[in-house]
Amino acid sequence: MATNRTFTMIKPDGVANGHMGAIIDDITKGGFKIVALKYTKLSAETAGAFYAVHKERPFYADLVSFMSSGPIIAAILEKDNAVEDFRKLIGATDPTKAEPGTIRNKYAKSIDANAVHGSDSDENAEIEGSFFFSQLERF
Ligand code: YYY
Ligand code: MG
Repeated sequence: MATNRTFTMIKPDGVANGHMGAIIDDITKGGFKIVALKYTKLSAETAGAFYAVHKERPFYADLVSFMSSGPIIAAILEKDNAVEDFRKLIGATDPTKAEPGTIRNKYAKSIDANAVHGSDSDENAEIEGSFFFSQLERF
């Protein structure tokens, strides 16, 4: 059964290109409530651990380097059917394939610098949210 929470990051490109406010606006206008929010910067070690599931993929080293290249926003979001609805709001991984109006369509420049992360399952939403936030930091 779908839970009502997902996890997101505004990636270094989204922050560096000045899209932080617009992306948060799209998220809240999309019906998501912010349950936890943090502005931080990942070390290469932390980014590597977060994306460990991809460590055998050819893009892993570049992904870790990019994700630790500048500050990010991490957040836990709440909405009915959160994981699936948030994946729809952000659009496809490759922004050239993302539907018009989606966050990646509007703000991402490439498949690697694609503006936002969204969890791909309820289980990963919980794991990823717990990677960044303690229970005391969720409202
Ligand atoms: O969940 P999502 O972010 O849409 O894509 P994933 O397949 O989980 O890949 C994670 C992350 O890795 C993606 O957002 C950008 C990067 N990446 C890449 O640089 N090149 C690829 N061919 C695939 C993914
Ligand atoms: Mg993914």
